[in-house]
Amino acid sequence: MNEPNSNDFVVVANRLPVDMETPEDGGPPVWRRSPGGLVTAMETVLRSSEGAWVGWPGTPDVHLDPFEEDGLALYPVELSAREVEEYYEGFSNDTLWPLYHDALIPPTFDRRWWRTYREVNQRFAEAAAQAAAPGATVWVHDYQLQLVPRMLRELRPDVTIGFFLHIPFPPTELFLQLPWRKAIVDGLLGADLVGFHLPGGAQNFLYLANRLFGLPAPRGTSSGGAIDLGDRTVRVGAYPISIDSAQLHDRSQEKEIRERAAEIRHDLGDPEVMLLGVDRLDYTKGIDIRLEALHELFAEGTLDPEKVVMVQLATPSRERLTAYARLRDQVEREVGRINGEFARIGSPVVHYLHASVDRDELLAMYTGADVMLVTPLRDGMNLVAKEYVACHSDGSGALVLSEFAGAAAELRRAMLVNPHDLEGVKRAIVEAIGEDPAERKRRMETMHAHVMKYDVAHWSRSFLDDLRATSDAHAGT
Ligand code: GDG
Repeated sequence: MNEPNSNDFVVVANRLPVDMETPEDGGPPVWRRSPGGLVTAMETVLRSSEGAWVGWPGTPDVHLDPFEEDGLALYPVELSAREVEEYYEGFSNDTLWPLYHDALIPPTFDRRWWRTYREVNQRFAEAAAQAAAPGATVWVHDYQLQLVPRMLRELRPDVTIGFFLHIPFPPTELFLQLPWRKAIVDGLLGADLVGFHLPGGAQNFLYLANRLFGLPAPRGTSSGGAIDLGDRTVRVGAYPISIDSAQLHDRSQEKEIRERAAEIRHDLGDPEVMLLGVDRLDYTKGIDIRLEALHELFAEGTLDPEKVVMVQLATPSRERLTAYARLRDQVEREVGRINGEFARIGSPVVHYLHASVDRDELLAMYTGADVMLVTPLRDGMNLVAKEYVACHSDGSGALVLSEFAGAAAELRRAMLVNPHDLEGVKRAIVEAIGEDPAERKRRMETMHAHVMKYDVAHWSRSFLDDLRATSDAHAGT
């Protein structure tokens, strides 16, 4: 429903699940599904709970009234071009993103960006306050909106507020670099429940709340805890996100996808081994590392370019930021170098796609690939690893997975690698290719069973059950 204050469940995220695109011929705008892991996960949740979604429609300077699209009630938040630059590209993606990912590139601390971040967070809080019914549950998402819980509580003390961070929460020494560290922690403490992918993130947050605000030592266990603010309690916990495993699994079994997978392999020249990488083109994802490993393996003669082919799907991302443009150049140079040295006419060794493909095509790639390479230097979870596993119920396929992806905490039977250790990455690729088939099957079946059981519905249910328990506690029930 798009009436004000009419929704019992409201999701607040930087982006709406659809992006507005204006056709060049001046026709009416069309809506396309927006990219990324958060939308993939939350759309499933929202569809089954008939709530509303507050977010930015992906285009600056457009004013839109609340509307319904494909059965979802959407509340657009308007951002100016300057705000996109300072709140989104600046503070969110050039300050918080690198800082929270181990400062892989130096974060920029800019006071103007921070001011805009605050202003935009206030606007999101107001939009959420407008959408929420009395006593509603509001679930705020991710690093772009860390001030919203506090701001929303001030506007609407009657609602129950959950916050989930989709990226890693950094080690405390790194977080403390942030000039606005107290305001961020205070913003999050406006929530009734603050969730992270991993227990480590929850522990870091509990420690910081205690250190920055002199709050009593939190009550806690290894996977979370509670902070007593006097008049209320903030719960903190770990909730590893997942995927709609059954849907992916079922679709990957269909004839159409199987045939497309075989066709892709055929188009690649029917190699003995198909390696695959699927990532947003982001410097956290370690695309350059796996290419470097591959280059060395061909150069040393450990792998034969006549037999091994790699597909790297790199979805365009944040292209206006220098670090991303630089990474793209570096990756494309490395792809060119490998093909220049090892390809033959008509048969490249690395097939590089700087594009976004549709879901079925992606499933066909997952299904067809013998070895999936997931080598981030740091990643909150990494849904790609789980998606690959979901498509291999027959026990085929092998997963090379970075220890620094959240998914490594669950997918213990993957070939786990330290992406900083190039020799280790090379070894894992070779082992994954040559592994004894029975052992490979056992590993994949164990991981598949885990992903099927712990799916996105399990994730959202555990978060929302805990969130609702906090409001029952307030009400004294
Ligand atoms: C953030 C965190 C966390 C990719 N290319 C295409 C495509 N994708 C889909 C994948 C997957 C999603 O995008 C990417 O999710 P990831 O989890 O791998 O990575 P981020 O975008 O960085 O997500 C991450 C996540 O939030 C959720 O909390 O796991 O750690 O960084 O679903 O399938 N989908 C289609 N075409 C593509 O070309 N259709």
